[in-house]
Amino acid sequence: NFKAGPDQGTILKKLSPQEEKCFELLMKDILRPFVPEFKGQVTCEDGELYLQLQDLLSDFDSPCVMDCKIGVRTYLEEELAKAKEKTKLRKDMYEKMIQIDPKAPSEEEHRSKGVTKPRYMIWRETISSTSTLGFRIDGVKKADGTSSKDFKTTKTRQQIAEAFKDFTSSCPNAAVRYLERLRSIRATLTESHFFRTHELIGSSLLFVHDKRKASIWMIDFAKTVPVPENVSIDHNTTWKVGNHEDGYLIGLENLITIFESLVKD
Ligand code: 4IP
Ligand code: ADP
Ligand code: MN
Repeated sequence: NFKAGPDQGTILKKLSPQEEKCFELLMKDILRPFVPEFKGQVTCEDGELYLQLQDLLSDFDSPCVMDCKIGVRTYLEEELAKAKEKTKLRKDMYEKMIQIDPKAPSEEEHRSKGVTKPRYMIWRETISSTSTLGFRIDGVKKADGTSSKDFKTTKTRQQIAEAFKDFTSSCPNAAVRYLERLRSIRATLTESHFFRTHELIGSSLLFVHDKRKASIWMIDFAKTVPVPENVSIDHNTTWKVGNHEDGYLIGLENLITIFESLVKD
């Protein structure tokens, strides 16, 4: 999905037209300082189209990186509607499910060795902190280059706090800087036209630090879509089918209170 960019300090991400639209709008929004700079479309030798983005890691020395997926819901309402019409079964998702919990699938799902996508996504939300805290840790890369995606069942506030403590252990100031950055993201979101008019699904906050500095950016807008004309959302109330709420601010608020608790002790 990713490649090194043609210019120093850039990366290429496989084009999604929806994500490109978002980046175009974000470059004109007050959120611009909180997203990677978008430098346009490029076509590679392989003929594939890519988005050229600022490489957020390029100003860091052996960075530690954490991807937190924000929101109480990780699939589009449209995907839910589709699954109700044609119940396409996903064998790969069934396999991922039984690897974590062989007892999770129902008898029928065991018989067909498949689950629908929303079924899998909702299950993932409930075994992690997504459904309760409005975000989850998706992956962490340490300074030594080792990475872990082993957070699928990291669920409680305490478990998350432990993981954050471990992540920031190599840099004593990181937690304080992260907390400041989270607060300025929150303040900017409440004023942002883009945020008011879009549903952010499967989008992440990317935490990056090295020995000297720490920052956070909003990334991954492949499933960020405009809310329908007649609907308005506050990113803070419970999602019900049809209301388009994403719970983005629920997740952000919980991230802030968890970092506050780490900074205190
Ligand atoms: C993955 O599940 C992630 O949720 C992916 O989201 C999602 O892609 C995958 O759906 C799903 O299988 P695991 O994290 O449990 O492996 P992301 O790419 O944001 O990490 P989408 O396209 O829905 O975002 P499929 O349908 O791509 O397999
Ligand atoms: P996907 O749609 O495949 O989930 P993301 O946009 O979420 O793609 O990116 C996946 C990972 O790639 C992120 O967790 C992050 O580590 C890295 N990444 C994404 N965008 C950037 C960027 N602009 N600079 C540096 N790393 C990035
Ligand atoms: Mn992602």
